[in-house]
Amino acid sequence: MTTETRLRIAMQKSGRLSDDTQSLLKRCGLKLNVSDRRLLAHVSNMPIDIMRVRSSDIPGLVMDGVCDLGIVGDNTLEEAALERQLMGSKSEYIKTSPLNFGGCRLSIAMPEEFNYQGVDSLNGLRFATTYPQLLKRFASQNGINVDFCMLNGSVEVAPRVGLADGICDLVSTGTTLEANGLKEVEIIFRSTASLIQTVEQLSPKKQSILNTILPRIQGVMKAKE
Ligand code: PRT
Repeated sequence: MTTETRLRIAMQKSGRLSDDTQSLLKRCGLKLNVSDRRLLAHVSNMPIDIMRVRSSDIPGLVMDGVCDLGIVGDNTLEEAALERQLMGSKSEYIKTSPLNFGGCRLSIAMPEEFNYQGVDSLNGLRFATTYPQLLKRFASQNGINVDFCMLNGSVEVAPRVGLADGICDLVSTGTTLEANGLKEVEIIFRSTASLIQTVEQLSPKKQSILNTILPRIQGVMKAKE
């Protein structure tokens, strides 16, 4: 059982999910003083601390029980869970609530001139991606072999510079693909942000804080629908 009395929530420090996460917490009545340099922000009116980190660090912090809760994209979560299973590290978490922001899809995209005739046309090709585990799972579920190279940004440029045949990356509007001469051929994972929770049992004090804020989070989500 976790012992501290302040509930610790991990959120993205800066990026696409940080504004929506911060506004969700504020709308739930949490008084947050988030300044750029403070990585651990105290909520002044409730026993809650907010840990501000890279998105990619959030799943591990929750799976290892360092943070009680986290707000992160399902894409990052699923990739981390697969990666940690492979490494034999803790990979369990509770999906406490889906959140209705951060919507996107993880897709395979190929140069516009590529003659796509179904998943088999991707067999033996090389993809630039930040999500190798999700790509490998898709390949194995579809009976094809793929190679990959890891890129943490600017993935869309890889085919044009000869680094890869195609890409496996997040898409929301499709504008970036189009601007880089790519077409989406397969959606392999659909994602939104989620509130996740450690599988470790919370202390009664922390559980009671969670019982207070969870209905508020769900209420804010419902109001946004
Ligand atoms: O840096 P950090 O570790 O914190 O995480 P990150 O690099 O994943 O940060 P960030 O801020 O780029 O993304 C945070 C999360 O936002 C992602 O993990 C997704 O859950 C979610 N999200 C939603 C997106 C997008 N939409 C999205 N469109 N993340 C990235 N993109 C990128 C995509 O990679 C591509 O380069 O936007 C571009 C495509 O956008 P469109 O609109 O042109 O299709």
